[in-house]
Amino acid sequence: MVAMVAWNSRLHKWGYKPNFCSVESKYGLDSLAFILRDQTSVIVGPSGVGKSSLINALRNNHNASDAAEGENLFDPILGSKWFEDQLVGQVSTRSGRGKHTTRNVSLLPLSAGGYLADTPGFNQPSLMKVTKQSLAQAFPEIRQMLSDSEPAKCSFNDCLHLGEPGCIVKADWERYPYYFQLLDEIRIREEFQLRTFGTKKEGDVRYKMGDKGVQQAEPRLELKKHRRVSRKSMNQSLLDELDELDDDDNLLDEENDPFLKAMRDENQ
Ligand SMILES: Nc1nc2c(ncn2[C@@H]2O[C@H](COP(=O)(O)OP(=O)(O)OP(=O)(O)O)[C@@H](O)[C@H]2O)c(=O)[nH]1
Ligand SMILES: [Mg+2]
Ligand SMILES: [Zn+2]
Repeated sequence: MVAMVAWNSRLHKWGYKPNFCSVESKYGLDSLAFILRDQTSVIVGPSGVGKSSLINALRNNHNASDAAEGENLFDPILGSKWFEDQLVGQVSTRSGRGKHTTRNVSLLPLSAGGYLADTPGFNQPSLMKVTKQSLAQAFPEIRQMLSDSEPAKCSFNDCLHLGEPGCIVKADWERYPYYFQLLDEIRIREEFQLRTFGTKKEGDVRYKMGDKGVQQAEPRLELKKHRRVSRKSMNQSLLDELDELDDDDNLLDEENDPFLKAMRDENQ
């Protein structure tokens, strides 16, 4: 209980509104069910934290909506395969991690409206689509500091909030070291990308429409003919992350990701 209070205030400082719950004691399930009603929600998190268990518990937790509307929020639709219980896995005693039990995204319709999606767990969040510039937006506490000081802005448009002159974001926030570390990982990856794909002949790149209609360059090249990059400059943590996944556990589409493939090839 003491720990929960401490976590509550800590997470609030990070800009989140936590909802504590336990599948075992059913604590917090009713309020969670209430939050989920009438909207589409995705449950994400590392493998083995209990995402599928939580969904099963929500569906079997009849008290909440029975009391409220005389109708169960997760009432089974007969014959719908989505209403089988989600498969729940064991946590590896050796690594303390889950075993990637859920392998597909399942979208579960809620009888009160909306949907709930179960997803396969991951080991570490992927930074592949995050840029140095967009990382700050992923931290609610940075967004908060920026909006608090409006209309004042950081002096530089492309400020990375690392103590640049005229920066509005101060360094005395708890997750600053974490932000700094992620930024560094992105920097290493972006430099690698530039070295490997950025300086090459025309025709080696084709353009495709990426997220939000932004044009993205995609390499179309034999990677071997490009100059080798020193092992030291590899983003080892990304490669470690890939190695951690067993072959049949590999949920990343590595073969189709030219960048991941390049890092692999270069590091062999
Ligand atoms: N003590 C306790 N154990 C839980 C709780 N929730 C889940 N577990 C256990 O944690 C293990 C993993 O649960 P899952 O629901 O399969 O985890 P997951 O997040 O869906 O894992 P992936 O599908 O691999 O991403 C199971 O052995 C559950 O019984 C909880 O609230 N308390
Ligand atoms: Mg699961
Ligand atoms: Zn700044």
